[in-house]
Amino acid sequence: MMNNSDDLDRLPWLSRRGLLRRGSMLALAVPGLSLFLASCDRKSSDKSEKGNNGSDHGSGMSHGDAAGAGADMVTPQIAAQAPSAKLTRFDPQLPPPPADGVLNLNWKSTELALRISPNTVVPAWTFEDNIPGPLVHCRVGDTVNFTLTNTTLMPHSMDFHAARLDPKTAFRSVAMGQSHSYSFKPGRAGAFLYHCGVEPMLLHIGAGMFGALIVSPKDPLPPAREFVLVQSEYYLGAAVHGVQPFVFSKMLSVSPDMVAFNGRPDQYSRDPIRVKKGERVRFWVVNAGPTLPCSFHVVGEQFETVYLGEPPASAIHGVQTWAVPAGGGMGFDLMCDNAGEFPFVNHAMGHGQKGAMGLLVVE
Ligand SMILES: [Cu+2]
Repeated sequence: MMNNSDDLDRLPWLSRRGLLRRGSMLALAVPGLSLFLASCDRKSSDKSEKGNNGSDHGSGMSHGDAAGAGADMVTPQIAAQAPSAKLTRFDPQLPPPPADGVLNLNWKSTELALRISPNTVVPAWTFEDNIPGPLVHCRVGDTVNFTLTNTTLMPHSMDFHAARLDPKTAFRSVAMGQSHSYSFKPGRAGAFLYHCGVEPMLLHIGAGMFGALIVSPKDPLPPAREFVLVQSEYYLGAAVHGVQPFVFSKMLSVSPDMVAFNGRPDQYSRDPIRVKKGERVRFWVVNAGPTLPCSFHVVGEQFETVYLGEPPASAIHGVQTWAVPAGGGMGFDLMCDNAGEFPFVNHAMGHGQKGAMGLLVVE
């Protein structure tokens, strides 16, 4: 835990001078932010004195305060990173659960220039430098030990949908340079969203602060090639120094410029997901939103099973398309009996067309 300014000066990712410069610039650009930052600062010092049990999950900054967020997100640091930001493929494979039943997650919230398409760089707010944050996997009853260290000026927090905890305590916001830890044991299997819960959540999720925790049941499901697709929307403005800022007013009016699986529109159309004929494929589809549903469909295939709730309960069979709501997650099983190239899409085509599609190649 780093509470005083001397500690802050030693952090490699922050300098006090940089923070002050950044804070004044943001405060000028975002109406009400200076008050907000001042109140955060007050809250965080109050918390340090009282033992860190305060919370602003679900409260705090109003819509009006954040309405101006946008171009000011492109700081000189972000602009300087933009030219070297490389487009990478986000690996959709579900990682194995921990062998010892303990998932230790020690994560940082960060800001960086992230290339999400050949021609688009965004000033991402992230968990662990990527959109989405890390894909993580455990089993029912495992222990998840989580620590968030906030390396940014903005306060951030972590809300795991797989956890049943008092959000006021566990999901409280973490001020810059500080850390906050909590633990939980997922009691139900499923595909769970995690996200930053600092208000306005629309902006924090819209700027990239989300990911997926897959909780497998104690009794294993049928063996499958398992992939995770996290859908999200991008609401962007015109490029500033090569970076397209997030636009809060577009988030409010729900007119996305792009919709993506795993942060990069159309990435699996360029670089498909490949499986072998005869394999069972399980897509864990988690919808970060922040607002729109995902009508998941595989062209030329049908789902043998869709797990609406906790697998293996709530399974329905023989499904062509099923919608995952914003903030939800489901498992979709299909048997790849036929070789070929099968597009997986958000069949709400206005959103599929904006990037929420990819290719499953059965070889
Ligand atoms: Cu946040």
